[in-house]
Amino acid sequence: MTLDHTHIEFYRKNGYLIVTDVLDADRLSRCRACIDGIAAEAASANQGDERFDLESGHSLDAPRIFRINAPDRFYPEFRELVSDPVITGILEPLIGSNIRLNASKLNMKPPRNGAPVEWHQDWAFYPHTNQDLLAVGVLLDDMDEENGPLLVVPGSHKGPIYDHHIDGIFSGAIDRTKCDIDFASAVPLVAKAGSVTVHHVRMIHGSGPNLSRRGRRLFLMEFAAADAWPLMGLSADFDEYNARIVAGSSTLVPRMEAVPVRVPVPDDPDRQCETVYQYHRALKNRYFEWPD
Ligand SMILES: O=C(O)CCC(=O)C(=O)O
Repeated sequence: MTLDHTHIEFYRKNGYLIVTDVLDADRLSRCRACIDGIAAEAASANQGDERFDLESGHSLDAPRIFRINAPDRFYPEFRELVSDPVITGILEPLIGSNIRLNASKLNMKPPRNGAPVEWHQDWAFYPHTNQDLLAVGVLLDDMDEENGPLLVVPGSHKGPIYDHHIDGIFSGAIDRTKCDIDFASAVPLVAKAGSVTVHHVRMIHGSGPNLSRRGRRLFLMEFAAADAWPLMGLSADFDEYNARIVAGSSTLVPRMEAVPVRVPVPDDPDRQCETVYQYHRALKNRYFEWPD
């Protein structure tokens, strides 16, 4: 898998991309079978753990599994994918040939009650010394207008970094009443299962609730050029940090770029929220309609 000139130009201008037919049917069914196994285990759990997050209201009768955390750490189907040439072949023309995986997650959006993700920029969570970072989403279900597709504001990766604080506390979302963003210009990333979305780390994005009877499972991988150094410090010890190189090699020489930055502090010491969904549900001035 490699990108042509048109893809690359489109990404540079708009800050996002859809690439179709990246995962074949066999790969898709292996990933889905793996998720079914995790979901079955999570359904009988009383609380989330390092592998998955449960939403409030979760019960045996009505399981509400909203996120599988870092599936590449626990399951071979996803571990293989993060360094597979079908993925790194998309990354290399966009952020170079030395690449680190920063994190991965699988957002589940179950039918009817899949929660929204409020508008945000990933860069507000993890600024680096340069902005060669992006997120790749592998669609494990068809993503359409009704099941809570990822929404992006084209070109916003070239705009400001918006305040993600509420009352001075980092809250991980943009307050719609305190910004000039034209949310109506957002584009839904609609594509078939097996396709891949790419969005720039500064892109304004979010997603609405899943109003359909169909699930929407999206495996998100956050990648960085190996010479982009995290300004907030390493999230792992140095050996683990280096073990996350998925292509090329690591470096101790960060590349600096003059890029706008805001830092994601302070955190609320009394915050009860554990997941991004709980964070966002707790916001004043939410943009999306939230299920009960
Ligand atoms: O799953 C989605 O719709 C968006 C997820 C997202 O933006 C995030 O988890 O940072």
